[in-house]
Amino acid sequence: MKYQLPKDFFLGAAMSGPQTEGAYNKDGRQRSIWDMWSDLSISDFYNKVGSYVGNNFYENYEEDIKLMKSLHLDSFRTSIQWTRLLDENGKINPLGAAFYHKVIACAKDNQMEPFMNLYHFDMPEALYLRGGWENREVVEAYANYARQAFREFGREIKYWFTFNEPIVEPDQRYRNGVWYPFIRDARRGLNVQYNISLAHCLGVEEFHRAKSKGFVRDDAKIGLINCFAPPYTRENPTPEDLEALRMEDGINNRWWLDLVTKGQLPEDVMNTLKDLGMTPDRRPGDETIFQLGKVDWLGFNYYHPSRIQAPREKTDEMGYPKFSDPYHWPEAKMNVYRGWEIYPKGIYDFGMKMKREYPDLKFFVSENGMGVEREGRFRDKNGQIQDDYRIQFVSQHLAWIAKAIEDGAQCLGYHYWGLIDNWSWSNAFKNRYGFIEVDLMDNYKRHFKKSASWFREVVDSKAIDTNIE
Ligand code: BGP
Repeated sequence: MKYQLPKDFFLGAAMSGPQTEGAYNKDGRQRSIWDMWSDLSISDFYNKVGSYVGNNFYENYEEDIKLMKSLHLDSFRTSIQWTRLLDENGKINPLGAAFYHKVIACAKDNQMEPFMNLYHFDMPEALYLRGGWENREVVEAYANYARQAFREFGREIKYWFTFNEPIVEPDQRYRNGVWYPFIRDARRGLNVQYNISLAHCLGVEEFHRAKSKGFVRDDAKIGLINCFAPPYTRENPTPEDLEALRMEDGINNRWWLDLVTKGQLPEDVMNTLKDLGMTPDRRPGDETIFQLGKVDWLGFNYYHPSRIQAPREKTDEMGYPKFSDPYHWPEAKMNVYRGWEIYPKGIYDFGMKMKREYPDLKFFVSENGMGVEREGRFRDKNGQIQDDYRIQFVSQHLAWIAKAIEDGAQCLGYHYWGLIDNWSWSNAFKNRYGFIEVDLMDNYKRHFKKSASWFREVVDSKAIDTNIE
């Protein structure tokens, strides 16, 4: 069956500074929390490949932008690395700034719109050592960083984002203890989430201030990007399952959605947290800061749904309240390399949720992609990776987007995650996402996979031929 995306629907790619640039110690870049972790324990990273490498974008950005152009993409998102733009005193590092000016200019020369994000899990080491997101001074430091970025690049960038996936650091670093500093403490996680929310709001305030002073162009927009996976529970749920759903959706999704549309955190969630003695560390005046957090539009990263049920135990190992347990849906189709469920319809359900609950907020799919291990297995006799699984994955997600738009979702575009294979945090180069392969054995050389030319056709026709129902 054929699905048609609107003619003005934009199609591009997403990446991030810390996962692509490399050049970790060049031209005055500060160290990040990732460099710190890599130095402390390199074995925590797949094949002992730490944060230092990226995919050589620092050296290779011109070729990469041309490759994107050759696939007819109209836009791409990357992030400024705080550690590259500022020095330890919070002042502009001229060499760092020069790099991003060059990237932006190159994008424009190739008629591509650069979307710029300010933070992608990459806290400077010096600020982490001062407490990171647990310290309000770091929230202030972020506001200073945002101010400097808006002043430096405000005339050049049209689409700004304060954060990518602000839920991930509270979860991965502080609640689930998967990433350095490996903390498993729900209260600390909640405080980090709360402080990042304040930082987002101060970032938006800096954006408006810079605009009113003429540093930022008049047509610029500010947004937030998160992975708002719609949570599902089992069929015929109990009231306890539905309660788990309310809190899961409340903390992961509505927290940010309410913040960016209403300028406040969801009342029901805050009331429940209060009843459980889990109110985050508030200060007088915070409510006023939250009111600054409204944005112009939203980025929605979608990889997998979240499936949950009522928790068996009411508290976790530290005695903090537990809101849900995972639910293993018997029909789930998995991406076994990443351990994530593949459920393209989730993208549609999110679109319908937005239409119902946040009808005034436009969004785009800011990340979606499929990471696969040992892709060398799929080379044809000419050496090209035949990634039909990826073509199928993207087709089905795009088809559901087309259907969501038809049914009234205000989805404006799509950025594929990881157009060019990149470094994936502690998984390093284990799972490859790219339409373009990076050969680590041959100086980061780029090669098209089968999906690249397929995607170019989709960009040209805005049509997808697949079955989804
Ligand atoms: C998102 C992040 C990206 C990217 C992607 C794929 O959550 O915004 O930075 O890494 O997920 O996930 P992973 O690299 O862990 O496989």
